[in-house]
Amino acid sequence: MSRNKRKLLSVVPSGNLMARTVLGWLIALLIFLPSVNAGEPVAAPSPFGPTPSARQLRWQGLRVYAFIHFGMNTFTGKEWGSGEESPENFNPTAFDADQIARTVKEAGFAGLILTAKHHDGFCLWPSAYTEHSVKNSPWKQGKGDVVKEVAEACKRQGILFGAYLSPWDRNRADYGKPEYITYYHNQLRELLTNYGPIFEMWFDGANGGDGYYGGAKEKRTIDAKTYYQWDKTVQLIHELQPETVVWGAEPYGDVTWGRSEGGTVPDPVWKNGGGLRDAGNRWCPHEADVSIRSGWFGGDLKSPYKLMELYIKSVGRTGNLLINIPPDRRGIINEKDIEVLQTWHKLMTQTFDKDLAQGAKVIATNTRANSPHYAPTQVLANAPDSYWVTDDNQLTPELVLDLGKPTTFNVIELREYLPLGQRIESVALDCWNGAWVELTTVNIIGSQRLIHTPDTTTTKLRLRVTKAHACPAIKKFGLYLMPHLLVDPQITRGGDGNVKILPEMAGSSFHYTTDGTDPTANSPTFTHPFPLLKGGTVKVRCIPSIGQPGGIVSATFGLAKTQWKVVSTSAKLSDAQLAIGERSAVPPWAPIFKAPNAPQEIVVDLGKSEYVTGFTYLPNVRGADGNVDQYEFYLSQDGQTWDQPAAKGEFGNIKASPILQTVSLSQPIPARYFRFVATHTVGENGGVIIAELGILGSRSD
Ligand code: FUL
Repeated sequence: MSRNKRKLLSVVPSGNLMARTVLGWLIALLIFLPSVNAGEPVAAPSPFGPTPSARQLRWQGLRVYAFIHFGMNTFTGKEWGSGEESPENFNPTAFDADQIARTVKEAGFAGLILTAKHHDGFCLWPSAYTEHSVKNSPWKQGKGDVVKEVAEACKRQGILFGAYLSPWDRNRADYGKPEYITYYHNQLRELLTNYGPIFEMWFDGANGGDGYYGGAKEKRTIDAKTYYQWDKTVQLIHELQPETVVWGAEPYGDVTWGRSEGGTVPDPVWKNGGGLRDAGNRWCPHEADVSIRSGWFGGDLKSPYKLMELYIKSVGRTGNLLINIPPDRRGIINEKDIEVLQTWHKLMTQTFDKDLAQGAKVIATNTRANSPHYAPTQVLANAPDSYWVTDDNQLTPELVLDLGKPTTFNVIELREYLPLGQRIESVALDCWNGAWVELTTVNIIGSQRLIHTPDTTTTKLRLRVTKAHACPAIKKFGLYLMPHLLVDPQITRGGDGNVKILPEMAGSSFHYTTDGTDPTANSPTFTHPFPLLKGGTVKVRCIPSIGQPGGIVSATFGLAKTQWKVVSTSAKLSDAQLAIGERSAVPPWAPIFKAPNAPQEIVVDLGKSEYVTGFTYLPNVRGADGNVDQYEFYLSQDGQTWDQPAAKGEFGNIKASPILQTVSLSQPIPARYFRFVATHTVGENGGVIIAELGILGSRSD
C-alpha cells in the first residue's frame, strides 16, 4: 500500500459521519488501486454554464489596479462639475505622470484607469472635437496632454493603461441628441488610436439630469439603455482594440459593477449576467470600485487595514478591485496616500508571499480517470492550466492537504479553473484535531475565494465540496497568515458635545489630535471623552503594543448641538428633531428623519448667533431612495427674515456613493437660525431622508 493510501485510512472521523466517509474513501481507494494510466491524454470535462472570453480571463488575473480621478473637480473641490467650469481652472503646479505611475506600480497594482473625461466634459487630452479641454487651460500654455503623459509613464513603468470616458457630458450643447453620440464615438476613436493599448474602457452609469449643456442650463433625460448605442460603441472599441475590456455598457460589456462604490462585491456572486444565480447566460465578472479617500477627487483617507479588508471582500469574492488614488492640485499622488499604499502593500506581501500549503501532501477521493494531469497535487501548482478535476459523476469529492506539521493560517484561498465555468455551489473545510472538526463553510468559489478565519493551527486541512453543478475543477488551494488587522477606530460625539473613540482594544492605545496635524505616539492618548464644542477634525491613530501602527482615521464635527432646537418644519415636528442628532460615523444608527416626498424643509434654532462657515448633510449611508441630491440652505438672525440662499446646489454622486456631504460658504455669515430645504431626492417615491445636519462655524463665544 502506498504512503498516500495509508494516510487516507488514518483520517477517518467517528460516528455516522465516519461510516459515511469511510465508505467514500474505500470507494475512492478501489478506484485508485488499479491506477494504471497509460499516459493517454484524458479529456477534460465539458464546461458548465457561461465561460469567460480570453479577454475576461486575462482581466481576471489582474486582481487589483488603480483608478486615477483627476480633472476639473480636482481644482473646484466638487465631486461632480456642472460643465460650466472654465478650462482656466485646470492648472496643476507640479504634474508628474511618472510619479503617479511609479506610485501605482510600487503599490503592487497591475495598471491604472485615468478619468480622461468626467461628467463635466473637460478633456484631459487636446481633443480635436471640443474646445473644453487642456488645450484651453493655462497648464503648459495649453500644449499639454495628460492622457499621453500618463499612458507613456505607464509604459515606462510596465503597468497597464486604461481610460474612463464619461458618457454623460454636462458641457455639451448636443448632449441628449444623436449628434452627441457621433462626438462621443469620435472621442473614443481618439483615445483608442492615439495612446497605445488601453486595457480597460470604463463607462460610468451616471446619466442625464441637470447640466450646463452649452449654456442651456436645463435638465436632460436620456434612455441610458438605447441612447449610447452600446452595441455599436462596444463594436467600435473592439474593432480598434480587440483586447480592451469594456466596463459597464450593459449588456454588451465584459465586466460589471460590484454594486456599491464601497470596494466590495456581493457574497455570494455568480458570474452569469448581473452576478445573480441563474440570472443570465453571459459570463460577467464583477469589479469593485472604491476611493482611498471619502470622495473620488479628495476627502478623508482610508486606512491600510480598511484596504486589506476590502481586498478580501472583493478579490476574495471572485471580483477585481479598483482603488482610486486621486492626484492633488499639484498633479501628483499625495504623500499621505502613498504612506497608506505602502503599508497596505506591506500587509499584502506579508500575507500572500508565503503560501503555507506549498509542500503539503495532497490526496483526494477521486481524480479524473486517475490521470496525473488532473491529480490533486495540481491545486498547489501555479501553472496556467493546472487543475484538479474529478470524474464527471463525482460532484462532491473531498481533498486533504497534509501539511506535515502544525501550521497556523488565517486566510484560505480557493480558485476554480475558470475556462470550465463556475461549477461549485458550496464547500466545507475541516481541520484535523484527532478527528475532523468543521472550520467553516462557504458558497461560491469562482475566480478566487479568500476565506478569512480566526488564527487556526492544524496539521491537516480537508476540503469537502458539498454541492456542485458539474464535477469540480479546482485550480488552487492556498493558506496564508495575515497580520492581524487593526480595527479602524470609531470617533463619535455625544449630545453633550463630548468626543469618544471606540472600541477599547487591549494592548492598543488611541493617540489623537484636534489641530489638523497627524497624530504620533507622542500625541495625547484617549482615556476619556473630551469636549469639542466648537467642532473641528479629530484625527486618531491606533498604536498597538506589538505590530505596526494603524493608519490615521479622522472625523470632522461641526458646532456642538447642545442648545439646538427644531422650530418649524414642513414635516412632523417631533420627527424632525432626529435630523439634528449626533450620529455621524457610527452606522448602524437609528432612527433617521424621514418625511414625505420633496420639497421638505427644517428650520433650526442654534440657541445663539454663530459665524456660520458651512454645513454638512449626512444621508442614509446604506444608500436609499430619499437621500437628498438637491438642496437650498438659508441663514437668518431672527428666524423670520430669510434672504437669498447662502448656498444652493447638488450633492453630486450621492446615489452611488451616499457619504457625508460638506458645503463651505465663501465667507462666514452670522446667524442664529438655519433653514435646510430638500428640493429634490434620489428616487421618485422614497420621501426625504436626513440622517444628520451639522453646522460648520466658529462659535461667537
Ligand atoms: C460614479 C461617478 O458619478 C463618480 O463621480 C465616479 O467617477 C465613480 C467612479 O463613478 O458613478
